Amino acid sequence: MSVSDQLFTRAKQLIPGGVNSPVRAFRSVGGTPFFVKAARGATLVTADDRELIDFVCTWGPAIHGHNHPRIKAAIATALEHGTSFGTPNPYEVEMAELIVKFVPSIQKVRMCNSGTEATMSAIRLARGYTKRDKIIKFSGCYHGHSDSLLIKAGSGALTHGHPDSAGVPASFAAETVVLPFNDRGALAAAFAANQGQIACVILEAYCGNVGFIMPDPGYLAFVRALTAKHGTVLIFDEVMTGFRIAKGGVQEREKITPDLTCLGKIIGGGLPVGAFGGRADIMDLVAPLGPVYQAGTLSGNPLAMAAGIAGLQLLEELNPYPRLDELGRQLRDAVLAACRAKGIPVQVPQCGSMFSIFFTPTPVRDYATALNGDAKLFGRFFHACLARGVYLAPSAYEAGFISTAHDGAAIAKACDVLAESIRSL
Ligand code: KE4
Repeated sequence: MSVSDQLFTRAKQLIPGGVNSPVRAFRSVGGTPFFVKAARGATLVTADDRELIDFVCTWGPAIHGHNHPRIKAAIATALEHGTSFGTPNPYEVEMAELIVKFVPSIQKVRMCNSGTEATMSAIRLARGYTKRDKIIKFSGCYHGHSDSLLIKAGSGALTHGHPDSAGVPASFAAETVVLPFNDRGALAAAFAANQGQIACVILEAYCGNVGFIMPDPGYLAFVRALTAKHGTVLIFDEVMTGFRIAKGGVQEREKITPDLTCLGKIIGGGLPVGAFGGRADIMDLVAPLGPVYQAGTLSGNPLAMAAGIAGLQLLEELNPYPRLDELGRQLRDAVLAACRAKGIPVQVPQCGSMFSIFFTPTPVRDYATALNGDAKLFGRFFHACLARGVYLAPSAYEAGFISTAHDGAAIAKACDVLAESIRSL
């Protein structure tokens, strides 16, 4: 029995499903998860000393790869002075100044400890600001696991076939209107049917939790215009895309200005983090300034802030986005060519360092068309890649990520492995 299997056997005795986050359990791709004991650059080292080229990047945070020397050194320096103070600390100010500099739509920002906290707080703030109760989200979009948002959610919820979680009161779910992404008519109809009742629209402007789905041309501008017209707060959930799709996230690339933005992942450099921010007139309603309560023991934690600051500084120095897009295109083209030769229908949406692979002949533009993908075939493909040393997200409904640590050789090897794996199907 492998070390990973021994660990998994023990873990399942004490941790539900043996994992601390469902998507790690390999339930949708089959097999048992490997345990990782170390990670460096683009490489994971399993408990059985296998080295894998990692395209999950701990679900997005590791845009500089794992254990980057600059991030490691920043954490070590902060650690010299303690781990948590429960008081304001200088790192928080520097992080806030960097976030505001990178994302101009953010005039004020509050740090928290996860993307879930960020989105949960942002919709509470939108409700407090508008004094309205209903929210609009889109099927397949995942915004963490708070009750109001765990409805027709993506990521692990979709992977495990529970897009609507048990335990969410019907009264909560009734306040969440779920619409198809990329459907202008559905959005207009929802506003017409709920005149003056919609507090916010929250969306992943580029969806990364139902596979990777980009908006139709003009769709985001349509959402922006309609929310402005109705006095509804537009929230971009950029927990995954922030600082990854561009320095200023999707909103920079698409030139759309949301009212609030949720952030996470990259700004923690691999440590627990989340943030929400936006228009000052809205953010000034957040306690202790205003009546919308939000708090956190470890919010603005000095270690996480130091790691995130180092990561953002590296992005500013490197401007890695053109190269990351080039590497993403190489992966995409390798999969397209191999599938064409094998006669397997496939879609490989890709933008910069984000991509996903849907085994379906029709373009994927929303939750329904994502479900057309052959998830079983994806499971076989996933294991064929893993057997050859490449780790993709263990679900057909996740995005893949490339880091600045993926050098040309790693990408070339990955392209060969992806092609070989497709040929083996
Ligand atoms: P966390 O609470 O997991 O830090 O963030 C929730 C969240 C919010 N918004 C978006 C757009 C997200 O992608 C996420 C979390 N992403 C998933 C990966 N698809 C986290 C992985 C997991 O659940 O283990």
